[in-house]
Parts: sequence; C-alpha cells; structure tokens
Amino acid sequence: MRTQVAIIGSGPSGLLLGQLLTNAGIDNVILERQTRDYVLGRIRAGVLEEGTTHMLDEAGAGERMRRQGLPHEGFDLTFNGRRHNIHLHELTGKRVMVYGQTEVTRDLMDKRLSTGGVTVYEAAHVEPHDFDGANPYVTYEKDGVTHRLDCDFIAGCDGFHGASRKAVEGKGLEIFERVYPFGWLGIVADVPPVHHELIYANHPRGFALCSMRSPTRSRYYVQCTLEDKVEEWSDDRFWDELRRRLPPETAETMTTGPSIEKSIAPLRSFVAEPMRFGRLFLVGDAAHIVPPTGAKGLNLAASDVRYLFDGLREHYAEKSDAGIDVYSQKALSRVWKAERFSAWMTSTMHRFDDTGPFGQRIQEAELDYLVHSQAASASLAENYVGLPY
Ligand code: FAS
Ligand code: PHB
Repeated sequence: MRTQVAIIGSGPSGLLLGQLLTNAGIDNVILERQTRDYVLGRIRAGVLEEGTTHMLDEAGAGERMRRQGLPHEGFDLTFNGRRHNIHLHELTGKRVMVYGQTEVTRDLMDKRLSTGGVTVYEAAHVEPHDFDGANPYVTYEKDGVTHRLDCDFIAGCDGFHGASRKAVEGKGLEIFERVYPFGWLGIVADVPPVHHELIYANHPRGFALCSMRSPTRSRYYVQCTLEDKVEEWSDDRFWDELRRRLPPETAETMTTGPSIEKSIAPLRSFVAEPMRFGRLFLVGDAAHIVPPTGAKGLNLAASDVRYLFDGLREHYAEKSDAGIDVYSQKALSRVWKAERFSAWMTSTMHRFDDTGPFGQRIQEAELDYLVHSQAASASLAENYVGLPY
C-alpha cells in the first residue's frame, strides 16, 4: 500500500492532521493500535483554546462543538478561604470552549469516516522505517499479516507511549523531564456543576479542580499521592475531600452523586527535542507532555498540527520545504512557553512535600498578588486562553 502521509495514532493529533490533509487533497492513512471504541473510551481534556476550535471548524468537524460546547469567559481561583474570578474575556478579548476531548475525537472520527479517510484500527507492532531518506515506510501487523505502507512522510501522532519517539532514540533525541510527586484523582458524575465556570483551588490539603462536560455532567479532580489507589477512594471519600478543599459557601452548594468514571493520572512535564527526524515528525503527546493544570496538552497538539499541516501543504502545493524545515523550531517555541505556564500553575496551586506553612503562605501571597494586579491577571489570562500560533 502507498500513501503520501502515514499517520501513526488516531488521537486528536492524528485525526486533526488527517482531516486537514484529506480536505487539502493530500492522501493519508492512519494506523491505530487500539479499536475505535477504546480510543473513544478515554476521558481526558476538557478545555479548548480558540485556536483549537478554529482548527476544528477548518477541518469541518466543529459543528457539534459550536452547538454543544460551553464558551467560558473566565474561571475562579480559590485560596485562603477566598474566591476570585479571572475574567479571561475582559483581560484578553478571548474565551475558552469547554468541550470534552472524547467528543472532539468522536467528531473527527465521524468526519474522517464521511470523507473516506482510511484508518487501520488494531494495527499491531507499528514501526517507522527509512525516514532519514526520501522513501520512508511503516510496517504493521493486522490479523496476523505483516503489511508495508510506503509514504512520503510519517507523522508520529502516537502519544507518550507510542512507537515514533522510540524509533528516534539514539538519533540525537534530547529529553527534558520533570515528574511531579503527586497525581490527579478525577471523577465524572452526572450531577450539575457546582459553578457555571471552572474553579481551580489552592488548599493546604492539596489542589482541587471543579470542571464539567455539560450543564448536567461534572468533572472534578483532587490532588492525590502517587501511592493512592482508585479502589481506596469511595465516592463519599472523594466528595468529602473535594468539599474540604473549597470555600464553605462553594462546598455547601455542591451536588454530589455516583461517579461514572474514576481514575488517577500521573503528572509530568516532558519535552523531546527536536520534533523532526528527516521525514518523520513527532506531534502532540509523542513529543511533549504538560501537567493538566494549565489545560494545555490537547491545545499544544493542535498547534503542532497547524505548523505541520501548513508545511506539508506547502511541500505539495508549492514544492517548497520551508514550512517543514521550521516545524520543529516553531512547534518547540510554543511548546516551551506552555510548559513554563503549566509548570508555574502546577507549582503555585499544588501542595508539595516541602511546601510547609511558609511555602503555603508564599503560594497564597502569589495568588493574592495575582488577583489584585491587572498586569499579573492579564499575564495569567493570555497564557490560559492560549498564546498566538
Ligand atoms: P493521544 O495519546 O491522545 O493519542 C495517541 C494515539 O496513538 C492513541 O489513540 C494511541 O492508542 C495510539 N498509539 C499509541 N501507540 C501506538 C502505536 N505504537 N501504534 C499505533 N497507534 C499507537 N490535556 C488537557 O489539555 N487537559 C486535561 O485535563 C488532560 N487530561 C489528561 C489525562 C490523562 C490520563 C492523559 C493521559 C492526558 C491528559 N491530557 C489532558 C493530555 C491529553 O489530552 C493529550 O494532550 C492529548 O490526548 C494529545 O493527543 P495526541 O497527541 O493525539 O495523543
Ligand atoms: C477537564 O475538564 O478535564 C480539565 C479542565 C481544565 C484543566 C484540566 C482538566 O486544567
């Protein structure tokens, strides 16, 4: 089999890139390790930057997001028993869209199906080859048969545990990483959100986040230890801990109910440089991970796709490689700014082993300064809504 662009991974990166390529008449095939339902079963991100929503529109997969998504003009910060609004729209003129990654993935999969895009699910042992030369190819196994997919380019959209980054280890890949000494215990429950916007909570007992998926479905998180096990957290224990980390007047208005999903995610900051190796490009989580505190992960995948798609379109339409030659440098410039913001927000909002009473006061002072300084609030807001592409 032959295609122009082989895409490894059918998550948001691979699907968004694939759709933009298809719409531009550039042939592409997605190779996905899991089944469609397994990919759709993942509960992940919830906040889309405007740049991401515009790309979904451009891909022709934004209609349901525009209809069912929740545009938010701000979010609240709580600390030291107080609650402050960061008015994103007043500070930046921009909003964010609350719309679950699962729905983004579903919309992109449906669009791909309707436009004849080829996705090979349950493709095992996917491996990129000869990407240093002009004739790369990918091998994979399907139903016990080994296949070869010849192509012009390979987009490694296969996430943190994928095959693409592994294939370039030892080829000049440099890793930058910080693993956080805690995780996020998250639940989904079919109860109305405690507030119409998100609430990020700093508390001596640990961080908490009140988010949502719709006016009737809430998404909540509490910081937990790396030793915590999901089975040790009953719903009652979760709700009690969440409410203890919020101001009383917020906690007492919270509607609780049975969780329909409960999981613990580790937190790390991670960047692999460079993001291009000949005709292989690392995209999204394959190249970088941010702690979800800044709601950047999915949105960085979108800006990577923007840069790579523009470069590939230029290659085919204008016979110029200027765009793909600057892909890694452009993507990493935006990635590192988001890494900085996400690391700062994580260090300011979470309880570390060595935070102690002094560290707690410093965090509270930082937040007190931030919510009372126009300049500091504007800086937080412009990073949260997403820096320009
Ligand atoms: P993904 O990991 O989404 O997709 C990669 C795809 O490649 C998967 O379908 C996988 O099955 C496939 N694959 C892997 N190896 C393969 C192989 N060898 N061959 C073929 N296919 C292969 N971001 C936020 O902004 N906010 C959040 O709250 C948030 N929460 C998260 C919680 C968790 C538990 C995780 C893991 C991530 C979270 N993220 C969050 C980040 C997340 O949303 C990612 O940024 C986003 O999924 C990136 O999309 P992709 O780059 O497409 O990678
Ligand atoms: C979510 O809704 O899952 C979510 C929202 C904002 C974040 C992280 C996760 O910063």
